[in-house]
Amino acid sequence: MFHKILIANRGEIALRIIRACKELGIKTVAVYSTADSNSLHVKLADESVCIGPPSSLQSYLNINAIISAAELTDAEAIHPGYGFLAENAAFAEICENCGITFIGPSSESMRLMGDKISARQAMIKEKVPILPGTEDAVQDVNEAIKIAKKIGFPVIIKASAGGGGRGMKIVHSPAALPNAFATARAEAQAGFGNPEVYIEKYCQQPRHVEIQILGDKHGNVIHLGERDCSIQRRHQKLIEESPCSVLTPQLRAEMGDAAVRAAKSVNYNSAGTIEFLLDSDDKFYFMEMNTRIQVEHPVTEMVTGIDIIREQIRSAAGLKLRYKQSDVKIRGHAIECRINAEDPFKFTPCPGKITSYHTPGGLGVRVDSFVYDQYTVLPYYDSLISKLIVHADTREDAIRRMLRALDEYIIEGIKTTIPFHKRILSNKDFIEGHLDTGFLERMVLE
Ligand code: MV4
Repeated sequence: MFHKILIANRGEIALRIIRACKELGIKTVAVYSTADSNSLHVKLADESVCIGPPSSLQSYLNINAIISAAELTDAEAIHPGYGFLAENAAFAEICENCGITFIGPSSESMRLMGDKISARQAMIKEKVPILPGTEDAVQDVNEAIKIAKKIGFPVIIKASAGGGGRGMKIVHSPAALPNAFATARAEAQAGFGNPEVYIEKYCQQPRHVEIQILGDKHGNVIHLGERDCSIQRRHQKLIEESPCSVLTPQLRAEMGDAAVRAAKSVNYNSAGTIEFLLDSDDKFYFMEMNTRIQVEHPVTEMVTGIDIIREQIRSAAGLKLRYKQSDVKIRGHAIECRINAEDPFKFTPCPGKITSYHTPGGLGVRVDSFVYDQYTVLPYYDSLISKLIVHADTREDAIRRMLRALDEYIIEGIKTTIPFHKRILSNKDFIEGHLDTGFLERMVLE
């Protein structure tokens, strides 16, 4: 096992990783920007190294500074958390070449899944269901029109180097295709430095259901069930839950099996997530793989009792998974609300000083956060300040528990999304489990 790990991140996920390290008896090194010198991740780590000015580009994305900090402190491994360098295959490769263990998949697995066309090809080979569409990059408009007519409108054009909803164009008619195709390619080139796009049948108002995967360096891969992440706004998830209320044990086993095959196809050996779309006929389709730990991993931890970060660190150290698929049992229901420092109905960032702070508690309530009374939320970084997670026996009980916990949560001095969450959790369709990715847009219209 590692003796010392450097955490190349900040905020709640840096704390989450430090906590897992402490329980494993591993020393921790925090890195921080000058703006973060008062941050809890700096206080809770055993050592800390300043890596640059406030701007992320010059600090948390500064590969040279981070590698130097690891060498200076003799850290054997780097945990990237999520965001920043977590899905940067070049960074993973630099770590590999410097003899530092990157706590995540190999740079090769990351590259294969990071390129959405090669990921789709891997799924075709493994017979993981995908939506009808192209096998290779679409080179010109005529080819695009031919394919779209064959699969039928609406279609969606996606950037091969995109992901997470970036670089997509929905097209409803042949007339709209030439323009959409040219724009998609130009935007892909400008945004990702790669103009390649592919085309899929567009699935209307699906659920976003993702499967948590755990792999090790001995070829073992298991899944930890699913999360329903359909409550999103502009590809930012706001509420996640596990289990998904419409999955039968059989469908869960089928999706889990497909996800394990997907991960095995790229020799995946860490924690990761396979994203699927689930349509109204309960058909599921592979979308993409996230090759990192995700913000919403706690809901899976609550229903399985498995510490995903601990398992991810153990796998990176070369240890075998401690769980077989048959050891994984889903118990009860968990929900996570992302609390952002934002105007709750306009979603504009709202940094500033927290003048009063009180966290909820009690049975089945978990708060993963890094803020405290009198803390100043900084304008330079993500607006996520806290994740409120509840666990209860049933979905209905979990909703009631979340509403109770949201009522207890006091954050003064800045605006947060707490009032927004109270409204969703009181919404009839949400309570009845009628969720899909169009939920929020419809709710605003009401
Ligand atoms: C789709 C889709 C429907 N059909 N692909 C968005 C994020 C990325 N992981 C894949 N995404 C989607 N891909 C096909 N063929 C729907 C989504 C999607 C979505 C689209 C528009 C608005 C909100 C959305 C939320 C989740 C997924």
